[in-house]
Amino acid sequence: MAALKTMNRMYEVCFNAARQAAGLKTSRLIQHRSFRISQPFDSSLEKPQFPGASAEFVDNLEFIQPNVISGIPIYRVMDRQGNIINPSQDPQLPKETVLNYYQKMTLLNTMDRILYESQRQGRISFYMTNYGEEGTHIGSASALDPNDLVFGQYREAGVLMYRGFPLDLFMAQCYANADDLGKGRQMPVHYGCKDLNFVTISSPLATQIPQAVGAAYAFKRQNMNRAVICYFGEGAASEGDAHAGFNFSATLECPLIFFCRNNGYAISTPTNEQYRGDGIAARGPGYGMLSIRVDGNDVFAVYNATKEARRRAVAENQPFLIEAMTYRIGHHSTSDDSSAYRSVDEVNYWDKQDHPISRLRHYMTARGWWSEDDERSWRKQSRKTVMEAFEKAEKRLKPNPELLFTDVYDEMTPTLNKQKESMWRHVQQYKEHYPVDLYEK
Ligand SMILES: Cc1ncc(C[n+]2csc(CCOP(=O)(O)OP(=O)(O)O)c2C)c(N)n1
Repeated sequence: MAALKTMNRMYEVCFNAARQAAGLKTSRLIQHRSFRISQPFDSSLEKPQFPGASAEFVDNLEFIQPNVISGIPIYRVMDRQGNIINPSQDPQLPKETVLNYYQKMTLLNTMDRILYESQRQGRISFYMTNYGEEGTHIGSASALDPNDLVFGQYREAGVLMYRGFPLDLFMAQCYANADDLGKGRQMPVHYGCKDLNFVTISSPLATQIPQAVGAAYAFKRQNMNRAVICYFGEGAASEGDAHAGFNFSATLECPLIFFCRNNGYAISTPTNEQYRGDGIAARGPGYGMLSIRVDGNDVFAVYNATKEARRRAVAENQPFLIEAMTYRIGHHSTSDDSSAYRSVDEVNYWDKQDHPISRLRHYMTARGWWSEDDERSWRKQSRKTVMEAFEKAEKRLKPNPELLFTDVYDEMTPTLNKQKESMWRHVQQYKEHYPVDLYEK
């Protein structure tokens, strides 16, 4: 026993030293450790002593049943007609805030329509719409601090829009013109903006999840009151990286919000082919993570859940999981025709009867904050603004082709320099085959 006490003490000293060095705010890890270590190792007690779990023995053989029939409930604030269900949950946002939500959600929708059409006409190479998921973007983005870091998948343009990313830069990225912050190197919709704390999107699914955890861990060490939010789809949650990220975030106690957009499909794969548990929210407790499921078409429910998760994530240094239930109304991307795997009736239901934009509009109309006239003039004005940005982006030159070779490494290597010169010699020799006039010199 004496030896055990000494060991316990040693652990405590070591953990305290490590904690002080890291400047950590909470001591959940230490509490867990000392709880386990201080159990008396006494074989006369019929108590489990396994270090891997705190549990009692049972003497009946019983497998745990997954509860998928009556799943984790879906938190909502507004019904489909925009009525507040429980006044104690009403975030009571001021009129200007709600109008801003509505304008951002509809502006995103207008931008999507114009860029989608532009892809159909071959003016840009690819596009992904956000139809039906506008409430998840705006509700969550508005609950964050502007300093919080965002890691996205590719269907979160509304988050960037909420933070003030200009239409010109959305267009510049999709057109890969010389104004694009990413220098025209990635496919459309792979946005990023350092000034707005939005980490550049990349195509391989779920890779951002463990990266977000690393960033949140760094924030914890800096003790700067910052959180990280990491968005992903329910399909991406099947990737190995999702498991790595969830587990690391819990064990390393990171101030992070995992935000899963469960929109029912991963391209053509419906959720019943993606998983057999109770969605994604049910996985959270398995990782020791506080979790909630919300109605993603209810912008206030998304706001409330994200606000509280953000507050606690930073105050307590622990991750939260939000699963926002929604529906992908558009095709997966411009390379997809979703009528091949789902019915028009199904899509129409969500588009016409349970849409985040119409729900918020009902709420605003009931308060006398929005009229038919307001709608008409806003639609006209927003369309005009998007079209102006669109036309400007289309006329702009493409980046200098030399930019293909820079930023591969921090500095150009001799090999890359050689390749660059060889490219210029080739283009010079065959210039009639290249649209050189479209590129900056
Ligand atoms: C590692 C990896 N595997 C496969 C793909 C191809 N892919 C692109 S999007 C996608 C579906 C993702 O679905 P989900 O995460 O539910 O997001 P949603 O598109 O519904 O928003 C797949 C399989 C990829 N980009 N990366």
